[in-house]
Amino acid sequence: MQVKAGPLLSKINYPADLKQYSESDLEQISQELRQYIIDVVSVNGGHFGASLGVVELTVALHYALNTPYDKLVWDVGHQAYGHKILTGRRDLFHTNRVYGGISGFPKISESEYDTFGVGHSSTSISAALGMAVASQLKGETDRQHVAVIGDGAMTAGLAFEGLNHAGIENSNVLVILNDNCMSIDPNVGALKEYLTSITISKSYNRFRDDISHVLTGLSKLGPNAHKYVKKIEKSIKGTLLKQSNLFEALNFRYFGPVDGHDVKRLAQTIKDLSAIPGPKLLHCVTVKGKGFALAEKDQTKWHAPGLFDKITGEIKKSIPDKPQPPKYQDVFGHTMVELAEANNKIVGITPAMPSGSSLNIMMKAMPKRAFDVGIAEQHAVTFSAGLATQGLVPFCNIYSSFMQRAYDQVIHDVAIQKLNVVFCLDRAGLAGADGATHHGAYDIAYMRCIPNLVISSPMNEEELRNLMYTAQQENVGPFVIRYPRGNGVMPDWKRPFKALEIGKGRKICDGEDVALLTIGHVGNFAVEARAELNSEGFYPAHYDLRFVKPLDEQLLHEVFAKYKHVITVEDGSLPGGVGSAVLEFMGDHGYNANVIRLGIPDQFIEHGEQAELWAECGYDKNAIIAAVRKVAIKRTTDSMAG
Ligand SMILES: Cc1ncc(C[n+]2csc(CCOP(=O)(O)OP(=O)(O)O)c2C)c(N)n1
Repeated sequence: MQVKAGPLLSKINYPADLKQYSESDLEQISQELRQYIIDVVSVNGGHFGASLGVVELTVALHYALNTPYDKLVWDVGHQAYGHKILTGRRDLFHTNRVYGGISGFPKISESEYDTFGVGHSSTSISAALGMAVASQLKGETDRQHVAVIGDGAMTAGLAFEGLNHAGIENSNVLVILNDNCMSIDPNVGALKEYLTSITISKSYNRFRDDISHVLTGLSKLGPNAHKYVKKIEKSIKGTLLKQSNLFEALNFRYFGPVDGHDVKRLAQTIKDLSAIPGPKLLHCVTVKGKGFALAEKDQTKWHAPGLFDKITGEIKKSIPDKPQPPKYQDVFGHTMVELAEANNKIVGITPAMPSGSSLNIMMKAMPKRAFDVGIAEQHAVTFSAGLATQGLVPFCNIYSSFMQRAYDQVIHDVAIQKLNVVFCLDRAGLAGADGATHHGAYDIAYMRCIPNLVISSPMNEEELRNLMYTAQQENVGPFVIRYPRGNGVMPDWKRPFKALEIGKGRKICDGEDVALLTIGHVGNFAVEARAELNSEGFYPAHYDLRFVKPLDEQLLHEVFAKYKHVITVEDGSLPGGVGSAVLEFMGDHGYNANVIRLGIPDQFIEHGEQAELWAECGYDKNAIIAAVRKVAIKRTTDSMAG
């Protein structure tokens, strides 16, 4: 649905159009931009609060900088809707995150204004620094390089690695710290407390303002005075601010805190800062969800609320007429509490995803035994390893694609030492509208080659519970459980726990000609496909592997001895995936069957509804039906009986 933009915004196609307006128009433009985001996101979905919070900053940046010559890098990119609208994509914005439409994150291939592809957090400082050093080497010393990073994203080690390096490169980097005290959930950690303390510290701010006033006054006295001013500033800040300001201590010139909703002042400040060479940090205080009262009030809920009524604020939820299966993440959350009540060694860990993983259920029930460690996947894994050395059983829940960050920690800190850490990989498989950066496509491939790991995937809610139950038993060693985004298949899911035999799959049904080997939730696609195929006279067998590692070799011997055609189905990358493991088994044991592998092909899959993407990749119900039809013999009921 096309939404009409306000009178000023509708004339802005690119930043050059924005620059035609006078400073006094910037407030109205910000208002119109905010309204446009509300209008479109309410009917289209997507991230919400973060973009509303940076409306003024976005307008000010494109007004003050010379983009795309100047490089503007958004961290995570979920807050860049305003940027997209001001940089040529206003009329496409209604296709945001839709299959075939524009991406919900900045993307180099989409626009020259998107300087760096994002989705995962905390990359902006390193990327902007790389651009700045490149400009320096090319002699383009007038170019500005700006990283906009949230206080949540600033909690990651990668952000500090970038700051640490930028502090010694004398290149033109401006880090804008968008401090709204929120990650998706309230931000956590000592850094957050530090930022709050410098924001509210009256004496620090008075002292800083006094220095700025004196210096600005002096610098008006001419070029020589300017030199002096720089000297004085350096020495005052060097001696006093350095002691009290973390960023100054890292050789950044710290400015702020400033009101991130005062668009005129922001534009002026950004222009002024462009004249100062070297690494600088502007601490900008904003309100997540600014301008939409409910989003300001419940910032976690409005991070990505789904569709809503923009007048009443009512979030639209379809009301089903019969009980629905739960989300896998909620089964994880509730099961954690049940297991932890019975086993006091269990603790829960999430890197900044309490709501997204549903670990918040345990955090509420047992606050001392569940930890949000900030956007810090590497730390989450090694912290879990440390806990495990002391006999605890950490359940470390990380989205599959974010786990890519912590690969060495999984190998070096957990697997080599055979520590009892349970990794619950949520959003495994195609994740949907967040697109290529967020699909959990690679975990099977990148985990399967690591010795000592058990890797499993539940086909339904009951299996997830049983795998979690199995994983927390004594001395099981490192244990991975991967499950997808979205709902399972069992409305009545709370069944008693049963320990599963590690490395054992299960036969779901016998058949003729062809065997379907599935792993995880996609097994349900095979169940549906089989029902339809049976009515057409095709009778594939179906096995649920349950474990990627160790593979159930007994089951595979049975399959290869009995069936000429084997179809593997997985919600993961074909290169290195379960199908590959089955091929390896076949080669190692001298079998010779026709193996067809269905899964994610060797390319990055864009955004869309999960069902659209499963179909695109060719492993949904219809694709399984088509694959079976190609190789199986059509039988009548009589020939089956014979
Ligand atoms: C590596 C990684 N881990 C987790 C996430 C999930 N995530 C997306 S936005 C976000 C919060 C970011 O907070 P902040 O940087 O303060 O931005 P805000 O939403 O407050 O504007 C998180 C945890 C991610 N995108 N990347």
